[in-house]
Amino acid sequence: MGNEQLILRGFEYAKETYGALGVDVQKAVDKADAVPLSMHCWQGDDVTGFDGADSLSGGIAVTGNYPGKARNLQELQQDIVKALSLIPGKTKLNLHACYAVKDGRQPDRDAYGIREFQPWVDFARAQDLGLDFNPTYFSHPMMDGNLSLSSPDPNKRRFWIEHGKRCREIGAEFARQLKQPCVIDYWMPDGTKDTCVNTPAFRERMTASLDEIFADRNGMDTAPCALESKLFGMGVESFTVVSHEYALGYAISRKITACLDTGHFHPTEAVSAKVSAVLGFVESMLLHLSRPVRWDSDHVVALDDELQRIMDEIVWNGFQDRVYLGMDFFDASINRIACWAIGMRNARKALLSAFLAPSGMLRDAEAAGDNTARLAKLEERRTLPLGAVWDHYCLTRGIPADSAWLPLVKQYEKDELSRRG
Ligand code: RNT
Ligand code: ZN
Repeated sequence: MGNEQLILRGFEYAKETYGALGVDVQKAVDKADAVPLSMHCWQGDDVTGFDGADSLSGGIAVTGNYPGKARNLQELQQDIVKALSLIPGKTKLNLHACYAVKDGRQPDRDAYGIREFQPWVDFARAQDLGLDFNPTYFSHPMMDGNLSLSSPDPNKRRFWIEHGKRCREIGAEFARQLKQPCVIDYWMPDGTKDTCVNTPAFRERMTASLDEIFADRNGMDTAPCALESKLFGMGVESFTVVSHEYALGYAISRKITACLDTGHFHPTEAVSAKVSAVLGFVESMLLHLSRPVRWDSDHVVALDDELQRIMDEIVWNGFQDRVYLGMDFFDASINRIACWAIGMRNARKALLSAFLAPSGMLRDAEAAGDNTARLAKLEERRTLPLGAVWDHYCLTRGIPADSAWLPLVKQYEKDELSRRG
């Protein structure tokens, strides 16, 4: 049987499965397809851009030297077209100001206009893409170290304020020409490596600069502006002017868009990362599986990324015999039998998923140095039909499949638990 026939059969199965849950698969697909996803142009050339920078600054860094980086507009656009041929759905392209196309002219960032970006607009139109935009507050001689809009130097501040205004004009023109909104995201690396004493002074200068950039509300409807927060950057470890609290407060008070970058909320420590480290030094270990929410709150174990990572680490590395797995959650706010069922089934499901995953293929790719294939396979694994196998597994074990167990708990609650007073 051909691959397509297999997929068609699989889809029939999925359609019926979702249909039984009251889900119209086709409608869901159409809706998911229509949500715009903005693809950042800077993946293609390691955030280098075309406006003269030879190195990346601002506390961000690109590591690795995989061959094939785009070196000019033509290569970058070609690479984007290739990527788009692999990506379904409504897509936008997110540009940075440093991708200005100067064509021999010499305007600096405080003087960019639509002229520097018209080639991108034409490209976007040809590819049926919307455009989003970002001013570039890094990799430039007018940066004051890692300071831009909060620099104590009024000349530098002036330059960057003008850059911010130019970017609003350019974004508004993107929106006008392409007849769809353009989101303009402001991220500034501003901060200090070591302890800053007069922190309000930096924030007051930042606020005054941003206020000047956003003073004109014209165009905010088609080209909304966002402020992006950050916890810290490399070399900006001790003080960040646009912290999360600052950014949210600013966005709320000025009625602009709040940008939360999922990479900017760092204080996370994952147990999955400790398994092979610990097992390097002890014979065995015990895991109490729980789920912290803000604190050691002992929520019921969910089938989340961390649980899966833990099981993957164990199973893929053959540690099953050295790791004891126990539950340790206690939720008194919902049916306790259901708590056990949910937590235990989830842990078992994660194990099943770990065993079902093509771990041999993943290991081979890694050993061959093909990290591209490793990531691709890891990501595709997330959507393999685990549920179909799980339900069959339950069936063969005489255990209710998903959705069949809860009515039994409800019945038990009625017959037994509710009588306990
Ligand atoms: C940096 C911010 C910012 C940049 C891009 C290139 O921490 O996330 O969004 O990554 O502007
Ligand atoms: Zn970001």
